[in-house]
Amino acid sequence: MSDAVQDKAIARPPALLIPRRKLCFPEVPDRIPYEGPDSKNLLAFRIYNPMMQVGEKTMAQHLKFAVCYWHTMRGTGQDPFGPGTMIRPWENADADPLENAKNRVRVFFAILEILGVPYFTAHDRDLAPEGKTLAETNANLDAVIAVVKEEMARTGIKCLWFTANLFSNPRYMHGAATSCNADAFAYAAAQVKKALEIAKELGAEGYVFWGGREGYQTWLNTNMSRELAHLAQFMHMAVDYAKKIDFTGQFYFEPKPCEPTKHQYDFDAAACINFLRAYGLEKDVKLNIETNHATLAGHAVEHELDYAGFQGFLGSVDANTGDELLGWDTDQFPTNVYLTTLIMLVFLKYGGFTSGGVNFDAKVRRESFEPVDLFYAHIGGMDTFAKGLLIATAIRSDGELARMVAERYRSWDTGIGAAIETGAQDFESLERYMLEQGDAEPNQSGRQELFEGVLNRYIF
Ligand code: XLS
Ligand code: NI
Ligand code: NI
Repeated sequence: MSDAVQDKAIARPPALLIPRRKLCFPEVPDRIPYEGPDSKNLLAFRIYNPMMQVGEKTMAQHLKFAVCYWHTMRGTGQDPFGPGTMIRPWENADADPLENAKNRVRVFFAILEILGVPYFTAHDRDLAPEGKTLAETNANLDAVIAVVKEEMARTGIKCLWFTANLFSNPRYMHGAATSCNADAFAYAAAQVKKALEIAKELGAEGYVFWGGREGYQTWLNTNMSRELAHLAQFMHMAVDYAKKIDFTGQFYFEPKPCEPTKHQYDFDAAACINFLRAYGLEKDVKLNIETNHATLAGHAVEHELDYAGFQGFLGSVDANTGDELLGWDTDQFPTNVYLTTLIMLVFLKYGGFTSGGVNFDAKVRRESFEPVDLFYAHIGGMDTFAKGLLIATAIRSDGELARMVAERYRSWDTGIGAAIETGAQDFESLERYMLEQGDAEPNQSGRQELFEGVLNRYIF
C-alpha cells in the first residue's frame, strides 16, 4: 500500500456519504479502458472489449459478467488463524450499522461502474445486518434494498441472481431445509419468501440455492431420507411462491461436495440432477456450477458443465478456481486460459448463456488487502474469460475438434452401430453378429496428445 493511501485511510474518518471515488480508489481511473493486447497497463483491459462483435453477440452479451457482493464487500480476509486484513476506507465501524450498510452498497456499485460490469449477485444477509427479530431483520433489508434499487436505476446494473444466506446464523447449525429442528426450516422458509420478493422487486434474472449446511457430519445421528424429503419440500415451496408472486427468474441449484459439512447433498452435478428429478423439480431448477466446487468433487469443470448441459440443466457459472496444492474452496480469481476456454466451449455448445452468466464467486487473497487489488483481480478474470471466449469461438468456427470427435464415433454412423442406435438390435441379434465377426478389433487410437496439440494451436 502506498504511503498516500495509508495516510488517507488513517487520517480521514471514513465518511458516510456517496464514496468519492478518488478517496476510495486513488489509483483507479473512473472507467477501466480497453487498451488492447499490447497494453502493459494492468488497470486496463487487454482483451475484454465489451462492444466487440463475436459471432452474433457482443463480448459483453456473451459473457454477462457479474461481481458478487459477499466476497467483494464483506470479505475481510479473516481465516481460521487470524482476523481480517482488508483495508476498506469506506467501512465505518463506529457508524450506525445500517447507515454503513447503505454506504457500502454505493461503493459496490461504484466498483461495478468502474469495471463496466453489467450484473451483480448477492445474499440477503450480505447486504443488511440482522436485527433482533425476523421483522426487524426484514426492515433492515428493505432499507438497504431501497439503496440497491436506487443504484440499479442510476447505473443500469442488473441482478444476475439473488440468494439467501441459510448457513451463517447459528440457528442453521444443523442445516436449514434439512435441519433436525423444524423451527429452523420455518425460519428459512420465511427468509427465502422475503428473498424471492426482493428478487422480484430487483428484477433478478435468477435465484440460487446453494446448500450451505444442507448435508451432515455423521451418519450415526442422521435420517437422510427425511432430510432430503424436507429439502425437496422446501424447494417446491419456493417454486410455488415464485409463481404466486410472478417471479419469473430461473432457479438454480449449486453443487458442492463438502465444506461446511462432510456430506453435502448437492455433491456434484450428477447428485443434484438426480435429486431434482427424483423429487419432481427438474422443470423448474437448473444448475449453477462453480469451478472450485467441481475440483473439490474430483471433477473437471467442463465435465460438470457438459454433464448438466446435455440433460438440459446448464444454467450459470460461478467463475473461480482452486489451488492445485490446497484442497479447499480457495475461491481464487480465474487466470488460466485453458480453464476459461473449456468453460466457454461448453457454454457455446449449448447456445451460450440465457438466464445465466459468468459470476465471479471469487475473493482476493488475505495478503492482497488494498482496494486496488479488487480491480486487478476482476480485470484479470474478465480478460481471461474474454480470451477463453475468443479461443472457444475460433475452435468452434473451424470445427476441427468437433470433426475429430465425430470421427472417433464413426462406427456408430453406419452398419451395426447405426442399427443399435435406432433400436433395431437386441442381445440375440448382437450375439449372432459377433459370432459371425469373431471379435471386436480396436479400430482407432484415442489420440489424446493430438487433441491436446490441436487445442494448444488455438491457445498459443
Ligand atoms: C459457497 C458458494 C456460495 C454460493 C452462493 O461455497 O459458492 O458462495 O455461490 O450462496
Ligand atoms: Ni458459488
Ligand atoms: Ni464456493
